[in-house]
Amino acid sequence: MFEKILIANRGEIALRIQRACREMGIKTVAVHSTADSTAMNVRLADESVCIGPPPARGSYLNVAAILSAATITGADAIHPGLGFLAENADFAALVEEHGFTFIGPSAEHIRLMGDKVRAKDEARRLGIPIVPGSPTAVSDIGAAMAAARLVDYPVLLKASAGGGGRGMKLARNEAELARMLPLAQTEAKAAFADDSVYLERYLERPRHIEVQLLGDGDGGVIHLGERDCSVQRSHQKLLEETPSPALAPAARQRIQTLAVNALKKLGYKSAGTMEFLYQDGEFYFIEMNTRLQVEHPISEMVSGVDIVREQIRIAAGEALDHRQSDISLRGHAIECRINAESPDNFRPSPGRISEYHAPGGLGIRVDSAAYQGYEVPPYYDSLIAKLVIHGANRAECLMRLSRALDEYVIGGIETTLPLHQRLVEDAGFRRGDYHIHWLDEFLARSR
Ligand code: MV4
Repeated sequence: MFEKILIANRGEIALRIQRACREMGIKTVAVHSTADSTAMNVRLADESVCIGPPPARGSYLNVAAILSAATITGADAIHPGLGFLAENADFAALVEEHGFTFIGPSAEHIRLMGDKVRAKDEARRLGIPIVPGSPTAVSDIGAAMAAARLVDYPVLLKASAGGGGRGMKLARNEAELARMLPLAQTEAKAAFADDSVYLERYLERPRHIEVQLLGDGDGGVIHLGERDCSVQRSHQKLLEETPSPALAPAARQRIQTLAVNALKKLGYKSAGTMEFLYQDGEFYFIEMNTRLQVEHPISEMVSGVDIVREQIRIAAGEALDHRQSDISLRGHAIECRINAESPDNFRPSPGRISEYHAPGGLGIRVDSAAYQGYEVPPYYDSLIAKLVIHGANRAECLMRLSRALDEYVIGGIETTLPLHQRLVEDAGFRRGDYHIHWLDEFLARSR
């Protein structure tokens, strides 16, 4: 097992990883920007290294500084966390070339899944249902129109190097497609330095359902159930839950088996997530994330499996600590993302947290690096806490969630706590009756 792990991240996720290391008796190195020197993950780490100024380019994306920090502190392995360098195949390869272990999948698997056209092709080969679309990138309007005719309108143009929704363009007919193709290509070029785009049949009101997976690289693969991440706006998730209120047992079983078998054939090593759109009883693969995800705690709450510990064990060459038959998915879990932003217009609200009191009690977990007196810096993602609730069933989970939201005090800055309170009271949400555009409609209604 590793003796010392460098955590190349910040905030709540850096602290989450550090907690797993502590429990495993592994020493930790925190790296931080000059804006994060008073952060809780830095204070609690065994060692810390300042790696540069606040803009991520200078610090959390500064590969040379991170590798130097690993060298001078004598770390054995680097955990990238999520965001920043977590899905950068070149970084994963460089970490290994410098003699450290990258805690994550192989650089080849990261690269494969980072190319959305190749990822879809691989999924199809592995027997996973995909959204009907162009089998390759469409470089000119002739190719785009031919592909669109085959799958039928409306169609969605997506960047091959994209993901997360950036640069997508909807076209409801040929005239719109002709107008949108150059726009999509220009945006893809600007955002990802690659102008290739592909096209898919547009699904109007799907849910976003993803399967949490763990592979040991040696054919051992387990799933920890699915997560329903449909409650989102502008591709930012607000709340996730497991199990999905939309799935009947047979559909759930079907997607779990498909995902596990595919990952076995892939020889995938580490934690990963397969993302699907789900509409009218059908699943459509869209992307695979080759990293730990923000919403991983809800899967931990229902499965009892520590996903970060498993990532570390697998990276150290140990076998999975769990067999599928040993895992029972118990009860229901919901995560609310608490952001330092206005609950009305979602504008960031950095500043000093003057009062802080986190909720507690049975079935309540708070993943946060915030504390009273902490200054939320303006440079980063505004996520400051994840409130994670477990209950024997969805009704108990909602009951606890309401109570925990009431109990949570974060003063001095604006947070999304009041929005979550309104959400959990909504009749549609309580019925579990929502899709990926549901939150936009909810927000429009409540204006
Ligand atoms: C789609 C879609 C509808 N039809 N693909 C957005 C993020 C990226 N990962 C895939 N996305 C979508 N792909 C087809 N063929 C709708 C979305 C989408 C979405 C997906 C998941 C969660 C939130 C979303 C919000 C808007 C659009």
